[in-house]
Amino acid sequence: MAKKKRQAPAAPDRMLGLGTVVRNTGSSYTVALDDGSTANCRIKGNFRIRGIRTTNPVAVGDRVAVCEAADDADFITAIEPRKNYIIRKASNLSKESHILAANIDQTLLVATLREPVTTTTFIDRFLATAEAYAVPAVLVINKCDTWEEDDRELGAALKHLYTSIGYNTLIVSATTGQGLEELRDLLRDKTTLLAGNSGVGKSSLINALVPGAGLRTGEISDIHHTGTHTTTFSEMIPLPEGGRLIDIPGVKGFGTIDFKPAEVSHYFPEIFRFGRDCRYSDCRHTGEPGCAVAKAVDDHFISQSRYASYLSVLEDAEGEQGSDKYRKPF
Ligand SMILES: Nc1nc2c(ncn2[C@@H]2O[C@H](COP(=O)(O)OP(=O)(O)OP(=O)(O)O)[C@@H](O)[C@H]2O)c(=O)[nH]1
Ligand SMILES: [Mg+2]
Ligand SMILES: [Zn+2]
Repeated sequence: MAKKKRQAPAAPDRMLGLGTVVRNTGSSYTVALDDGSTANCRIKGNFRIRGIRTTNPVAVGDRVAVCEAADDADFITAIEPRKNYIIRKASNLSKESHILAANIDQTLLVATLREPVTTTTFIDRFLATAEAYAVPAVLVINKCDTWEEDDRELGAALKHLYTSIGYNTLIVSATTGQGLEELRDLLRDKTTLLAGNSGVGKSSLINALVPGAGLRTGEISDIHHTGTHTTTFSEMIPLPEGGRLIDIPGVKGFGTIDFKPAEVSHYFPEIFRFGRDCRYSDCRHTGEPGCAVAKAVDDHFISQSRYASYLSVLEDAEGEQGSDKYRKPF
């Protein structure tokens, strides 16, 4: 009988250290290790948070442990608990969710009035998600260099609306540099995510703020008047004056995740404030008698667009897809 050949024990993985994920291409991750070196990693093991199914178990901004396996490949073997993160569902019907970034100090929502049009529904869904995950959000309306008189009025109205709710709102141009000094002041020493539809100028803004960043920027489609999904991976870029920016691919829709219907109003600050005066403490603000929110909408203290966004998020939370049963005729 042939003697069984004894296998050499696998060499143990060698711990390279802890670091921050600075680039996520979907299949591989670049980790800036705390000792100043960089590792190109794949994932080992199975990372899951609170049972949420995510397309990316590790996101830019995550703090991770990196090991070198016997074959010299680097692996992420563990992830530290996240301080926070921003997550979205690709669409209402999608079960998969995607973590945009983790461990951030704040997020900018970059929006444009035209080419592409950022809808108020998109803005409000994003802001509600930022509220839900306790990430401070700033609204940045870009491309003001292209504005004509009507656009200037609309831009001013949006700035007034969102400022009155409590969101810092900046009107900027990545092309001319207008408003960028004020923006720069907000970014110093912070880790900031730039989110928004494709084509609003996230990468262009980073290029304007970080000399030599050299991020690829793309054309706006002549046919659809939308961006062309130029950025295809997430990346963290250091700011020369301190702080870090995270560029991510543009997102189309913004499906909210895990909202309980009773919580939705908590993520719309002005609706929450007025809602405390409703007759019923469990008022859903969908036509109940004595609803202080409905009155505030009628009296123009709450904007109709914000109320419509609240109803759409509530509808999702209640799983009433496709139903317009809660839509109030204005
Ligand atoms: N006129 C004008 N054009 C701008 C401005 N900012 C960006 N653009 C243009 O808008 C187009 C899209 O810009 P990007 O920076 O690629 O947009 P993005 O948000 O990174 O898009 P994705 O990577 O696809 O998500 C490019 O042609 C930019 O030159 C601006 O302030 N003014
Ligand atoms: Mg981009
Ligand atoms: Zn109410």
